[in-house]
Amino acid sequence: MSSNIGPEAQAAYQKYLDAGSLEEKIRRLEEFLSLVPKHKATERIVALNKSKLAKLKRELEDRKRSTSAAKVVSPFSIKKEGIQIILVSDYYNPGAGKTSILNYLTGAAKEKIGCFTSLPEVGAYFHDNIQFQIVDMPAIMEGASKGVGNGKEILSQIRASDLVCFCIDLSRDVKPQVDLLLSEFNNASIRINEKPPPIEIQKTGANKVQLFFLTSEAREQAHMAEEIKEIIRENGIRNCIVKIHGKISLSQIVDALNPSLVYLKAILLGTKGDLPHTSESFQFLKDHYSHKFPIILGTSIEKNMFPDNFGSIVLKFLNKIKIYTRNAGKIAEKPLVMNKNCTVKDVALKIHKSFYELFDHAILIREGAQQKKKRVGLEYRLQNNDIIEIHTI
Ligand SMILES: Nc1nc2c(ncn2[C@@H]2O[C@H](COP(=O)(O)OP(=O)(O)OP(=O)(O)O)[C@@H](O)[C@H]2O)c(=O)[nH]1
Ligand SMILES: [Mg+2]
Repeated sequence: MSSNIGPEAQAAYQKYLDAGSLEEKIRRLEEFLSLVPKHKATERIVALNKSKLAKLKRELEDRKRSTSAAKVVSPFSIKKEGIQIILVSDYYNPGAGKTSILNYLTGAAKEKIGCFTSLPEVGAYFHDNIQFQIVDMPAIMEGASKGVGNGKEILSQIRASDLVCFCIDLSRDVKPQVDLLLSEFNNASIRINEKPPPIEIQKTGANKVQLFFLTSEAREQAHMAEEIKEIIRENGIRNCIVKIHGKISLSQIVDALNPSLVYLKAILLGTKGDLPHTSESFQFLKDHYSHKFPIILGTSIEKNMFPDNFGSIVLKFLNKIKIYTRNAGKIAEKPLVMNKNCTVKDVALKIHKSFYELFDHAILIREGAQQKKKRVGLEYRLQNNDIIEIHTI
């Protein structure tokens, strides 16, 4: 092992090598990784051992799964109805104001404000006839990612949500609140407001790891080929094709190899903005977290201050657009929520497969366009608030 890592980390590594059980190996390797100084010279060692750690954790999960009793539905699991937005905060008394926000937006759980929320509360919020499901989750405690305070169940539901709102009490020190949430999410393999790395890994039958650097940016990393292969093999994969589409780091290779990693979008919601000195805290959030959170909103439920256009802010942030369908001259009240840059084909498929299979043409109505009404085909790209009438053969 390299001398760059220092005596403490060396000793921890030896303990890892001597460890007997899978659990102990994981604990020792985590300890080792926390002790290794993080810089260029140790990047490879860190990535290799993170990869090893991911493999050990997978083995442990597999073992637990195969021995666990029949599955029960967790009370923390919420069936999605509309766009699911989960409110989270750190654990503190009094709370950050999640239940107050849920009640403000949806009218639900009024009697629960000021009481610790131990099981999720749910309500429906409508904006422009689009349904958003607001979930008020129990607060996240330190160690949640390891199971403290039902953390595993809570984080597992969060993984499947469409958006997370970090509710940050502006009347308290804000930094520990944001950092605790970021750290627990990170430990639970949830990456916040990050793009997945530009890497695709496909397992193959051939007994070798093949790398393809597919863009000029990717080719600049070609010198890392052997290190990348080493990390992949360390993860237990001996046969695969790896396609690299852009600039990557070794730790992103580790991320790409982790099948349980999810990428989620999150908004920072400052709460209790009516209390003294909260404008300074809000400014602190803007100054220190804007790079991580493109959307930071200040609110006060006490003063009924909450963005009127919250639904539009969310849709835009999630890169969603509204498309209205028209049938026999009548425009549907409820729009379809589609991905930005969707085509007429996507809309046809969303309504019903038969609209695609029997598609003849569509009539598009776009307010403000030079030609307000026109005939379009399946590949035509749609914009927010477009109205579309599909004609079948
Ligand atoms: N001044 C002020 N107080 C608020 C505001 N929002 C909530 N509170 C108060 O803060 C306390 C906690 O609010 P809750 O909505 O229950 O907080 P929570 O995040 O759901 O708390 P837990 O469920 O315990 O995690 C209550 O006494 C609320 O009345 C606000 O905008 N301004
Ligand atoms: Mg609550």
